[in-house]
Amino acid sequence: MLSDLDQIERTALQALESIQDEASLESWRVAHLGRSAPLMLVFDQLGKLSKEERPVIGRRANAVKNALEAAFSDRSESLRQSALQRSLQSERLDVTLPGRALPIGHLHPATISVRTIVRAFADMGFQVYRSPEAETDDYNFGLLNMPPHHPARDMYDTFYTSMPNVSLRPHTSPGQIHVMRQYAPEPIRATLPGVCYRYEQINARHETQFNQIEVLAVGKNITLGDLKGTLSDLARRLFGQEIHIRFRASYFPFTEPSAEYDFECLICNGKGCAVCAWTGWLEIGGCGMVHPIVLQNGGYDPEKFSGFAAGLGTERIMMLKHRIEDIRYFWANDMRFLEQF
Ligand code: FA5
Repeated sequence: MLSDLDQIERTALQALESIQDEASLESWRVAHLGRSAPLMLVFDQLGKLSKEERPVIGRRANAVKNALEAAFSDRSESLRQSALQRSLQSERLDVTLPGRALPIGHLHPATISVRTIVRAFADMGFQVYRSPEAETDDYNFGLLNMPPHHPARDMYDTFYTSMPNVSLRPHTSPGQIHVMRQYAPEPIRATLPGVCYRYEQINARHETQFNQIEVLAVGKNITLGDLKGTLSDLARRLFGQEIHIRFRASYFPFTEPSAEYDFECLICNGKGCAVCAWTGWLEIGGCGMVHPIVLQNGGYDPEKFSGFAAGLGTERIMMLKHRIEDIRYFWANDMRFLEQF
């Protein structure tokens, strides 16, 4: 029986050597360590053996069982390891793959327009200043020569805030007072860009939110000729020599004399369209010589100083440059529009 056990051990270990997968290993376990395995039959027969033989055969059978169980668990572990290696090889993560490119944004067309115009003025010696988007009634109107109930206030349909006396600025002109009060009596050449808000009837050239650039020059002997020269030069810097512009007499309480500054409508080439209200011209801004009362409110002696000012609508300039047929595109957040700039 001892030699049977030797044979059982040899056969089982030999069979184990050729096993390459989990399923065959399980069949091996059933065949060599399961209830009907030859080794188990030896255990079954132990009771029939003589007193002398039983411990000898029993010890040997236990040793074979231990050896087979150890070999089984070694094989099982080595199969597990090689399966792991295989999956590491075949499913390897290539961390060197480039990531997905994130789309990089760019400046909003309204910002591009403001910056282009501010840069053109900077080339003419104008420095950039910022002024608040919410102002008191005094700055929005009073100090600009529009006391309460002045009829010219009707030109600015204002958004009021929940703070008494504070409204969103309907134009950038309040910035004139801020910059004058900061620098008087020094001469000034300034631009003040920013967003303005008006409770406006929206159409192809009017929005409730739009950018203006305020232009202000204060000094000695500044004339209407300087105003016309500067704004004519701006038009040529932005659109080249060919652009047609015109100045129309107008009225603003904070300038005297006052004018509107129009560009030929490049969307319809002067033929007439919804943007230019079928006139062939697009109003770009208001302008004029700073009113003596405003100079005084800014801290300048109007007997000694004069100045010119203008307020330009920058989306309208961008519309002419890129033939944009409706100002509502600017704030509609349609990527098909925004991605073109
Ligand atoms: C003014 O706002 C004056 N403060 C301009 C000024 C400044 C005159 C300094 C004299 C001296 P006006 O309301 O016309 O003026 O607006 C000026 C420009 O802003 C317009 O010509 C237009 O280009 C632009 N603008 C005005 N309202 C709107 C609007 N609702 N949507 C888009 N652009 C507008």
